[in-house]
Amino acid sequence: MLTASHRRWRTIALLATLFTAPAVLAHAHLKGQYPAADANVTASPQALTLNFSEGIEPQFSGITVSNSQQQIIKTGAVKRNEKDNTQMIVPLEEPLTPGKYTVKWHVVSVDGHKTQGDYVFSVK
Ligand SMILES: [Cu+2]
Repeated sequence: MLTASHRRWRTIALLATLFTAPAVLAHAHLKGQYPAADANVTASPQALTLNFSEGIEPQFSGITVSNSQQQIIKTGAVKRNEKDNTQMIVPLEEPLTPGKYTVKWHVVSVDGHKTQGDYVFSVK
């Protein structure tokens, strides 16, 4: 379902892509994540996982998760999948209550370049 806010979000995302694309083409792009962008999951995940197009440096990478009241959700230390250096894993310290969450991410890829972005998902 394409709600108005959803559509507005896509427009913002598209504009952000247009403005930042030349600088980030060779760097770590977010390829996928769990929970997925715009997903509405039935239960709180224990961790968020983000998959990038390049290996990332976990000590210089992170996310901020906030709820619809702009309150920051506590997250644990950023980990990198031991078998896949393109996957970032961020544990949640407490279960997420139903609502909409914004994830702002920033990474430094193994080539030393910085990228950032954001997406939203909901918990039923
Ligand atoms: Cu790069």
